[in-house]
Amino acid sequence: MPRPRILVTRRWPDAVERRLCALFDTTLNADDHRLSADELRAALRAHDAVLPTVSDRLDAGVLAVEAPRARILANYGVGYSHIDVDAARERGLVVTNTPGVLTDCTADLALTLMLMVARRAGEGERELRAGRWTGWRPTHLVGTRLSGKTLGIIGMGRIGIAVARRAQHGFGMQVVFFNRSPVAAEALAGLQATQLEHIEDVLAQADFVSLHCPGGGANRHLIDAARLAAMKPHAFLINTARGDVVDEAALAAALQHGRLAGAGLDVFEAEPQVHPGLLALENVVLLPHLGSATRETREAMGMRVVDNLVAFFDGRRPPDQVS
Ligand code: 8YV
Repeated sequence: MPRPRILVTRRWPDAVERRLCALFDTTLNADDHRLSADELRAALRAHDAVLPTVSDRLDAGVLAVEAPRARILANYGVGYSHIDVDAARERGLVVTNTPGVLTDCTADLALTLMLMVARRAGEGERELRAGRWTGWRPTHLVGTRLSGKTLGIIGMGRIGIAVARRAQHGFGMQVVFFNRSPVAAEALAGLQATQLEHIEDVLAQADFVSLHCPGGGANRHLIDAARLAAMKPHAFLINTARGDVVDEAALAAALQHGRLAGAGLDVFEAEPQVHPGLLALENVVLLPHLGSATRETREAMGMRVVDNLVAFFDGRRPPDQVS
């Protein structure tokens, strides 16, 4: 039997690419360019599986391709709002993701952003590297401490819970959260975290708000101008989820007018573009979507995709099938 033909849309860690090549008839993206819509359509026509990432927009227009050969989109990443899952289902395409393996690294990055923005680390580094540091003084770059503050989490799934544990056990923070459905007590074992009924309740109480819900759909601009106005003026907004969860223009305006103390962002509405209003502000930490970017996690994500593909082509349900 011929081996399944698969296409990997970006460069993946070497060990994963080697395993894919050993198991499947694999097409790699040697120069790691971002595939155009036409290249994605061609991939869907010529391969049994396409392995996309967040940089591939698999919308209804692309998925409407004539006579697709592909039967599975094995996504590299836990978030999959770049894939129109309804359109994929209509075309008979299974969609899988890679949950669990990036929880710790993404939670670490949320804490990195909290610390960087509260302790003005980005500002300090820019000042020092520009040769503008004149030496120690008691009033220099004074920030805010995390200890004793309230962290508000929007979206208390695996990553939200991992952030809460770090914040509470590592930094002595109180935790309140919003989640669409009740969160089971076992998932919160060892944590003192209070589920509140409305997002606004969390925004009103939190000194730091960290977003951990999926992007797309009803979550687009979940944090809009009105919700930004509902935050405390001394509060910080952290986003390691998806850029479109926040109305970036409204965030830039709120920060420019001093209605918020700062923001730490790893994700953006139109990556790799960043709203110019945010780029101009000192009290914003901006990272280029690094949440899962550790050697260990990027490899584990790839191996998880391999496991999904092996199950699918063996005729079993992939362990991480989402649609
Ligand atoms: C991934 C992410 O690197 O997994 C996710 O949801 O945001 C990132 O950590 C990216 O999605 C790869 O597709």
